[in-house]
This record gives sequence, C-alpha cells and structure tokens, in this order.
Amino acid sequence: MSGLTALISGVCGQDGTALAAFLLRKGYRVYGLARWEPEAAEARLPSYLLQHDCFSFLSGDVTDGLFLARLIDRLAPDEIYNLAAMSHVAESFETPMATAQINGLGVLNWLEALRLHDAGAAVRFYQASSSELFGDAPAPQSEATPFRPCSPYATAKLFAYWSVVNYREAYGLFASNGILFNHESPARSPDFVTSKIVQGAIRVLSGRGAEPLRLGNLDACRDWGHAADYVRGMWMILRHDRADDFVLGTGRTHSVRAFAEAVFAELGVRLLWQGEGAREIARDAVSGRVLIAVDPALFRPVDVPCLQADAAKAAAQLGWRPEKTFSDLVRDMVRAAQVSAEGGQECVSNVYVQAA
Ligand code: G4F
Repeated sequence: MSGLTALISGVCGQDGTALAAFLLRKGYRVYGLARWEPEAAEARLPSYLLQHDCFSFLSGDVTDGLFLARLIDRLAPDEIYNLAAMSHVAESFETPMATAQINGLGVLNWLEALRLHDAGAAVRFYQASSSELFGDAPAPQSEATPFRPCSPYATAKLFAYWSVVNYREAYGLFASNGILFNHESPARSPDFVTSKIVQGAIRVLSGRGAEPLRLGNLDACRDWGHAADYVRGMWMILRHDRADDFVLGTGRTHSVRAFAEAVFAELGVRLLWQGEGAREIARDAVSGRVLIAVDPALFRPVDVPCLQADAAKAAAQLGWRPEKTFSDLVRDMVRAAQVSAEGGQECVSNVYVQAA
C-alpha cells in the first residue's frame, strides 16, 4: 500500500476514471472531484470505483477557489491531478468565456490555494496540459517547440501552462505540466472524432437504410495513443524527483481519414474515397454504398493541422514509453463498441478502468 492520498478533479471523464482505478491499484486513497451532483456522477462512474472502499466522490467546481482551498485543508492530499476542463476544442469557439474560466482561471485557483496553504509546497500538483498548445507549429513537437495555440480552448490552456511554470519558479510549488497528445479508449465520448467514427461505423454498417457518418476535416492529423498509457504517464510525472513539464505521445501521426479506414477495415470493410473537400465521400469498395460524407458544418474556424509528439524527454527522464499501438487502440475501441451496442456499456467501462 502506498499510504498516499490523491485528489483528482474531472474524475468522471475518460482519464479521471482510468487514473482513479490506476491509483487505487497502487494503494492510494482517492478522492474524485467533479461538478456533477452525486446522483449524476454515479451514472457516469464505473461501479468498480463506486464500490471501492478507498474511493470517495466529491461534488464541486474548480471555478470556486475558496472551495478548493478548503478541500486541500480538509483532505490534506499528497497529490492533486487537475483533469477538470472544458475539453471540446470545437465547442470552445462557442463558449470562450466559460472555457477561459474553467481551463485557465480554474488552474490559477488551485495554484493560489496551494501557495496560501501552509503545506502547499509539499503537495504534488499535476496539470493536464495539451498538445493543442502547439497549434500549427511544425511537427514533431517537443517541450522546446514554441506554442502556437489555435482555439479558445488552447489559449486558456496556455495561460494555465505558464501559470504552473510561474508558480513553480516563483513559490517553489511542486507543479508539473503533462503536455499530452490525443489519447483515446473505449471510454471516450463520441463528441471526439475517434469514438464518433467507431460508433458511427457500427451504426452505419448495421442496416442498409442508415444515414452515412458525417465528419468534418478529414485531413487533420493527430498522434493518437491509448489512454491507459497516458494515465500511467501522469503518475510517473508526479513521482519524478522534481517538478517539470513533459510531452507524452506515441511519435506517430494519422489523418482522420486514415483512422476511419482503420476502423472500417477492423469491421471488414474497405473504403473507397471519392471527391474532394466538402464533397468528399467514402463508399464501401464492394457494394458502392456511401458510408461517410463530409459535412462543412463540422469544420472549425481554425483547425490544428498536424500533431506528432517527440516524447524523448519523457522516455529518457521518466522511462515512459507507450505500450499500446495504434492498431491496439482501434481494435480495443471497435470491440468495446460492439459489446456496448449489444447493451454491455457498464461491463465495458469496468473492464476498461481495471485494465488501465
Ligand atoms: O477528436 P477531436 O475533437 O480532438 P481534438 O480537437 O484534437 O482535441 C482532443 O485532443 C487534445 C489533445 O491534443 C485535447 F487537449 C482535447 O481536450 C481533446 O481531447 O478532433 C480531432 C480532429 C480535429 O482536427 C477535428 O477537426 O478531428 C477533426 N474532426 C473531423 N470530423 C472531427 C470531426 N472532430 C470531431 N470532434 N467531430 C467530427 O465530426
């Protein structure tokens, strides 16, 4: 047993549930924080967590700095993982103010609470920074690459990133940024393109009358890894002997088009692409049926063209390397979505968090 206490904000999300399960297996006492009321949170949390003696759910918001200060007083955590965020890049263009409050000022609230706390410097603080910070900077991107954020989501995360660095340097806080590239899993919401493609492919192949799957920018390239590897990396960042900032990613990049091809191939279908831009479609290469159509309404005002990690620093200093491949990820997501489509969502969530 580690005997350590961790506090995770954003515990109901893909990373929050997997990190909570990972830390429980390491012997931590885990407090999971989210803005949901307990009943709503219970619907989002896998029973593995809810039934664990060393897990407790707490309702609260990172935009309330005094609440965070009182929480640190009451729980005396050894580690805080700030995963709470408005995590949808496209939506941030519609809600820039709320995004800045949560993704930017929410982080400052944690840092101020730690600065003013007697034992604040002894608490290890992890900030969920993002490869979105790099925006349109040339790939591959490392800790040394200048940031070029392309969305209200990314500009708010940039403020948070530099606040973490500033509080570390100015006040000696143990505060670290994990600059994580896209990471997915069976628990990913269909608001994100990977899960949307997986669920959409199963739906569209389930019946001849089904509408094609509608997607936006097919040319965007992302460094997609498996979330299980990344929650392990978050923990390794906080167990490092000093606070620092680390890029975590696989070093490989694929377009949205290539991800769709891999998913349909996993389901036994070869795609044939036709047309360009807003008129591009993908047909079943055998039957000719239209399975995917581009919908310009899904284009973003600005999109990040290509993300590809150079995670050499994390490999050298933390010994972190992803264990799961792109093919593992696609296969896991497709298998889980097939089980879920047959009514086994709770089973999928539990299997996923316990495997993380
Ligand atoms: O899956 P996405 O929505 O993820 P995005 O924007 O890269 O952000 C994710 O990863 C970041 C790390 O780099 C996190 F910080 C962030 O919180 C989030 O987890 O979109 C990926 C790409 C984009 O280029 C988007 O334009 O897919 C493109 N895309 C094409 N069609 C679509 C769609 N994205 C979504 N969500 N839905 C579509 O229909």
